Amino acid sequence: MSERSQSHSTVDPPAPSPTVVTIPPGATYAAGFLDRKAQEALRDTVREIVARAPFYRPCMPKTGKPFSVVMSNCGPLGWVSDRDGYRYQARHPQTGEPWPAMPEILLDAWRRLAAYPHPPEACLINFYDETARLGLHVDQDETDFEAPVVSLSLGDTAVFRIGGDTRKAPTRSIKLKSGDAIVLGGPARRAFHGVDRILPGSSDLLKSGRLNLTMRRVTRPE
Ligand code: MD3
Ligand code: FE
Repeated sequence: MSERSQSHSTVDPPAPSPTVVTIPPGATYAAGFLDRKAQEALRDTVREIVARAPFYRPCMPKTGKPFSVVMSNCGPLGWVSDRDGYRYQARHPQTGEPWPAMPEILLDAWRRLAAYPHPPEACLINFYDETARLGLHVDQDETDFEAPVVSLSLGDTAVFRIGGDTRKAPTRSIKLKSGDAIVLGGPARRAFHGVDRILPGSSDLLKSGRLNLTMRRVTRPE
């Protein structure tokens, strides 16, 4: 993740377009982190996971308003939302089965990106059809805020929005393309963020739509 040396930079030519940018503080965007072969391998792994832990449609606590995004998980814990609230739990809300194990391909991405010495406990798998979106929110159902969240995108491009620590803080939008990774650590871990929309037909990795995988540490390590 280090930039090229700046120590003798006075005669350097203009920097090439960086593939890694850090904005806002703590958010690192790694465009093209997964090449096509790795994207296909991860897509196929997600198919195996959701064959055992099918996508379900979460709903808002209290109101029961359904999400437009459908979700599943892998790893020891999974994030779920229903009328009773948001929480992490060890079993699928509909099948009652434990979530499938975190595959090596995800553990490897975490090791390469997270700079955190403990493995992720949950990977939330979001599927967006062409009309799905995710309103501005903060991820705060975890107790370990020292650990970053690592996100991988597959399929159609998302217009992702990230702001600051209040709903009013200025936001910027980033197009998350198939194979892109984004790591949210430090102050960015508590930033408001969401998905404004999906750009239909922007990738041929999936028949249609977008998958997003977010690896998280939920509990504080011993
Ligand atoms: C910034 N997912 O699952 S991934 C979510 O594209 C979520 O599906 C979006 O927001 C998606 O909660 C965004 C990037 C992301 C994930 C977690 C974050 C950005 C984040 C946590 C804190 C700040
Ligand atoms: Fe989020």
